[in-house]
Amino acid sequence: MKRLDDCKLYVITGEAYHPGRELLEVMEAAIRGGADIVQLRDKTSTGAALLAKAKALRALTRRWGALFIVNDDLEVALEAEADGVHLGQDDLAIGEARRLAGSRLLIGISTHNLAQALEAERAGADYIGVGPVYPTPTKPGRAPVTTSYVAEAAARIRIPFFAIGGISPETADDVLAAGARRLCAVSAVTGSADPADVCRALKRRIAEWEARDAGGEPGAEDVRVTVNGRDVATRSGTLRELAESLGLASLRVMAERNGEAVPRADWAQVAIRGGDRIEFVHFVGGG
Ligand code: TZP
Ligand code: MG
Repeated sequence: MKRLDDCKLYVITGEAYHPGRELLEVMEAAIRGGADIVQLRDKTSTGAALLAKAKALRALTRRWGALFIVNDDLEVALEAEADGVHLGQDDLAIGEARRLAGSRLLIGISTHNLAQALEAERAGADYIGVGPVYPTPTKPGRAPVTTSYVAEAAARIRIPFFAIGGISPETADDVLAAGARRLCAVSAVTGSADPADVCRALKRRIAEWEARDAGGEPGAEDVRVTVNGRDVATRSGTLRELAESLGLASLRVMAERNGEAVPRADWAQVAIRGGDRIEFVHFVGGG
């Protein structure tokens, strides 16, 4: 079974998106394409029918070594021997879920702003969802949090976070540029004629950004710096170039270099040297 830390692509069931095709067939295709985590999210089934789906997905994910998470229902998660339960802001509190499940279940929670994310981390969540990034028919009427919140989460949250809501191979780069390194999708995967292919495309986008983080093959001009706690190889000569290379230049971010705030107007004059510790902090509000 995978470790949560190694999981990059999270696919949630969306049976409304594949009429006439079996749930297990669609989710198996997603796993074949690279889904590391499968979540059963079913707002209509109850009782024995829900448990039966959970057990079937448990068997499938076990066969492939993928993680299996149940949305909302902690009892079903325990009974189906899932790896975790996923909660919403209005569901069971994380502390209560932990008391009931102990270490038997991973606990994830949906968050829609940085305050909720920090609270989830403090309360002991294993991971969070960050979204909906874009408007999505899967959660109609829900205001999108935009990539601004993704950038804030990337700067401030230490537990794994999955960007969710309108994620597809077409939107992935913008979300990854904002700092996400884990993605979650419903409709783009389950509504595709080829779920495996969509998963492969999403995994490829993530891998490319990870390679960029690691600096690929470090060249002579590369210097290693720490950006928000992460080791990064960069060819950027200035703080401004570094912000641009990370997709942060157009966002409302503040920068610190080696513990000292650097006004945005000075970024182009501040040279980057090996060993620098850079923090980019995204901020909201004001005005
Ligand atoms: N939570 C936040 S957005 C969302 C959930 C369950 C739905 C995401 O669905 P899609 O189809 O990938 O946009
Ligand atoms: Mg819920």
